[in-house]
Amino acid sequence: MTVEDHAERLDRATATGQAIPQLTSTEPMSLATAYAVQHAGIALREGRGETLAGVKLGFTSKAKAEQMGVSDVIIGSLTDRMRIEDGGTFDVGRGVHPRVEPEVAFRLGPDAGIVAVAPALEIIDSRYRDFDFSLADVVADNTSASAFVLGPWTQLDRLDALAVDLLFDGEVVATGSTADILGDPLRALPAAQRMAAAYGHRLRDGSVLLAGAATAAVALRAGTHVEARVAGLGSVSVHTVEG
Ligand code: 0L1
Ligand code: MG
Repeated sequence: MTVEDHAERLDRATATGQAIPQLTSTEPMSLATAYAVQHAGIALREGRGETLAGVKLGFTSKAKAEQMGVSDVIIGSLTDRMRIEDGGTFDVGRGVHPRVEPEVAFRLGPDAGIVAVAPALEIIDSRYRDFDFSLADVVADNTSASAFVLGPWTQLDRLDALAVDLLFDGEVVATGSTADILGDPLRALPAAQRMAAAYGHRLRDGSVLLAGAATAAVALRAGTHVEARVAGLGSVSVHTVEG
């Protein structure tokens, strides 16, 4: 199968919400090829009029990296159509098995430095059966990126140990700290710059950088008010619907 064949299979799984077997179940795949598949998938989206909105990092928590047996972060692309307005809705029926994680987001300036920070929600949704994948599979699948929500932009110099809560209908379902994001979310910028240079992603003026999750991801069901609260940064929310 070619890089484009793999990208089309993942693109179809995203569009139909039908999970597929891991790409590596039939043939091995290098990390370089996996990123080529990811870029080919984004090219398909751009061909349908989507525009790049930024990048995201995955495997930024030590626990998750250890669970996957990896020692480095992974990078994926965000597009404008993945963005949901704060307080907006997400249709769980359009996903395979979506999960949500509370994050911190950065807005980058003209020199790709950080100009603002916001609380964020990332909705991840592996296109593979049972949310089960190898490193190459998840990279090819654009690091499970599905949608993201940004709270109010603000300025804050210290982000290293802010309490983070994820709430469903006002009840806390997960708690963590921004320290779970690479020890300090500010480390996401050099990590993203390094990964972008290595794998061909672009960090531009106005780009969003999703720094990583502060808790484990939690499965989404319809009819839920989902909120992330980050101490000192405020909150961000989305309502889940079906159909
Ligand atoms: O954004 C993330 O941390 C997810 C990275 C990919 C791994 C997963 O889907 O759990
Ligand atoms: Mg994430």
